[in-house]
Amino acid sequence: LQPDGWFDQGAGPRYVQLRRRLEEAISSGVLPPNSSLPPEREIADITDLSRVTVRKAMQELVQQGTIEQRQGSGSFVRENPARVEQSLSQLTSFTEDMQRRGLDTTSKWLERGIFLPTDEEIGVLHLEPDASVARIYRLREAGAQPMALERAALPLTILPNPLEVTTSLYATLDRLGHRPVRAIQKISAINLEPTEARLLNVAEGTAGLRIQRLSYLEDGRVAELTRSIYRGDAYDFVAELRLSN
Ligand code: 16G
Repeated sequence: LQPDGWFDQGAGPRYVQLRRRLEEAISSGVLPPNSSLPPEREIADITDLSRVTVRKAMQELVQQGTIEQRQGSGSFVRENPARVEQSLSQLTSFTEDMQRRGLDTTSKWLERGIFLPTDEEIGVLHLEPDASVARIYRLREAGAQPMALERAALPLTILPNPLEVTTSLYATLDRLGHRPVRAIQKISAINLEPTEARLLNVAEGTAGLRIQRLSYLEDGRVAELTRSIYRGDAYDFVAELRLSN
């Protein structure tokens, strides 16, 4: 950021020019992921711009998810997650998907236990009205990067003890002889709520994908109702299509 010579009268507002300059520094690797940006005051001094202008450029970078402000320690270049290509034509688990890519998975447990079912769960999972339901809610990480929030509900006849799930739900179901063999999946676009965004470590309002999976056992019983929120900036979904005849 040299003081003179780079502001161009015809190139739009100065905060936009500064923002573009910073974007270039980031995309060219001059400012690599996780590196800290100079404080606002210093940028203002170097560029001869007012602090208001600098702040506006920084705010835009925060909003678009290029940098993040950490309380008390300044602004940092965000790390872009490696995008994951996810097939929509195979019934796999998160753990299997990530293992295939050589990534370790971890779960942060937000809820895990036996609960009274909602009316929807009673209907969808075909529960007896007085039956309970196993629920697990977790933040799923791959290679230490948060990827998805996942809320699963299962009949106790399928998963009697949710505490048994320590890593992979599907591995536990496999052990119990209840591995799903078929699923219906629905994907919708959303803007992440503040809490979701915080847990997924992205800016509030970032795009996400809500995915609902209803999976079935070989004998036709419903095994799970899972609602997931996947990071929009981390996934590409791929399906092979064939001409029907
Ligand atoms: C995937 C499934 C989810 C399933 C989970 C099991 C989607 C959208 N969802 O995340 O329904 O419960 O895998 O993963 O793909 P696990 O065996 O690693 O716990």
